Amino acid sequence: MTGGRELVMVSNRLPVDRVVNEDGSTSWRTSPGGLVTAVEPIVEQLGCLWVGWAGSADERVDPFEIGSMRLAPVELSEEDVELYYEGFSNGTLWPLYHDVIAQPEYHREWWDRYRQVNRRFAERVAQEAAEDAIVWVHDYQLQLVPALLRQLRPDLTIAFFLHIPFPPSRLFAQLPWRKRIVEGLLGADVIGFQQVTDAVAFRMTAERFTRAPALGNTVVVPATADRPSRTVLAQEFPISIDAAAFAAVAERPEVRRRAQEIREELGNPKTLMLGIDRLDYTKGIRHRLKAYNELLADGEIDAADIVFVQVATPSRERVEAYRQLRDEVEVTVGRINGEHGAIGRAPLVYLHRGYQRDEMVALYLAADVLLVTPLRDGMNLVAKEYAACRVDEQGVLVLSEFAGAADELRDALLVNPHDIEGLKAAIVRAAHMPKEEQRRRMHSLRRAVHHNDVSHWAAGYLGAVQAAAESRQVGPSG
Ligand code: ADQ
Repeated sequence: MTGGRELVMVSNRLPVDRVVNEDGSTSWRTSPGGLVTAVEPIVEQLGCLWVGWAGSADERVDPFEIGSMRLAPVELSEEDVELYYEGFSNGTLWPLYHDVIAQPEYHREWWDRYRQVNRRFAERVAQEAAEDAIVWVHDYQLQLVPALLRQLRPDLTIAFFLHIPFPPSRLFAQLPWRKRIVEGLLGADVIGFQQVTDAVAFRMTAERFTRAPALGNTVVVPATADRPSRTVLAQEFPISIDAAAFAAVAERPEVRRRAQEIREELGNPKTLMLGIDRLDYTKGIRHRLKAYNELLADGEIDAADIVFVQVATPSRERVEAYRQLRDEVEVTVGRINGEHGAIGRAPLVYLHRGYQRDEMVALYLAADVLLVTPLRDGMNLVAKEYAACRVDEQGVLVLSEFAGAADELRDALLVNPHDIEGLKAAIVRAAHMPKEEQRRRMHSLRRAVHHNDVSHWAAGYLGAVQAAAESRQVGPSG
């Protein structure tokens, strides 16, 4: 897939966590969930160098190896984390790119630090990457890296993948440093997006703010005095999961038993409804709880028949908007259980923690209904994991039209999460859906997930990157 070239991954966080062993020593293991799960099959096959932050501030970590990965840590200070990561990445870009659901903040000192840290990443890659390597830069924290890297190492083929949406041009226009970000991205040979709409928005934005004309799926970066013109592919490559691996876990007898046990522990409700999200304001958790509360209050669903399990993975806990969200969600959970619960019976089970994959799969198998109702989401892998796990072709997926996954999972019950009445109607419909309709819909969802699984995604993306690498070697336009 890389034509013998070294593969270099670059992401804000290295895909590993530090673990403390029984004897008090520490070692590293790959982190569950997240980026590494998506690219694990590729990395295992090809091996790679991975450049990123090891996760603790003000600490120098020497390069190390895990399996076929060589890890090269980039150091971040406490202040870098505050200004570049929590500030510009998660206080400016994250809300701006998610349709300004929360108000983005624009601070020059955050931007300055973002530039500095992006340069540090680019320099580290430039130092470490082999001649003619393929460098794959991930996500919104590192949008300046492609152009910086191109200056430092013109021999490299540079690919960028944006995991979150790219905003419409009229929203992106708010960003005081909009032109610099577009120029940073245009340093890449290939820019991958989750959805067609993201790729189109980017091409229009590039045209508007850098005068680089869009041509089909590409953006043409005009020639300068010292550089010929270049063509950048800016196209959608919707990310996916290792569907067969999830299905295999779902077939294991002990996982199926665990699913049964979960239902029993919850009092064998008629309907078990599930939500699994990072605790993030983009995920629509508040809207979901509002709809559920109203259904219980109206008597449209009976608290004796239903349990809703909401898993909310801890996330960005030092950012104010996330702290506020957590407080609000926890107050609402208390209110719902206080008003509609009984001794020994809570209609809402809220779990603020992470789980291992087996337990996640058992939860998917136990759930009659999965609610995935983000206000905006690049893709949403939870929706795809649910479909992959339902080897029994049962279960109902309620899915927001604002999740990238809605492009492929057309047979989910699609909802507009802002429309609380519509959301309530979908929940009631899901809870009462006949088995035959569940089977028909789930069959179609599973087919979509198996068709575009992670290896299909990776082959498509890396195929385009390799083609770019080859054309660079041939033509002067590279
Ligand atoms: P996220 O916003 O984190 O990802 P998502 O796509 O749902 O959202 O991925 C979450 C991953 O974490 C899933 O694989 C899920 O299984 C796992 N996970 C969630 N809660 C967990 C828990 N409590 N314990 C263990 N694992 C848990 C960003 C973008 C998305 C995009 C992905 C990938 O915001 O839109 O789909 O990147 O590109």
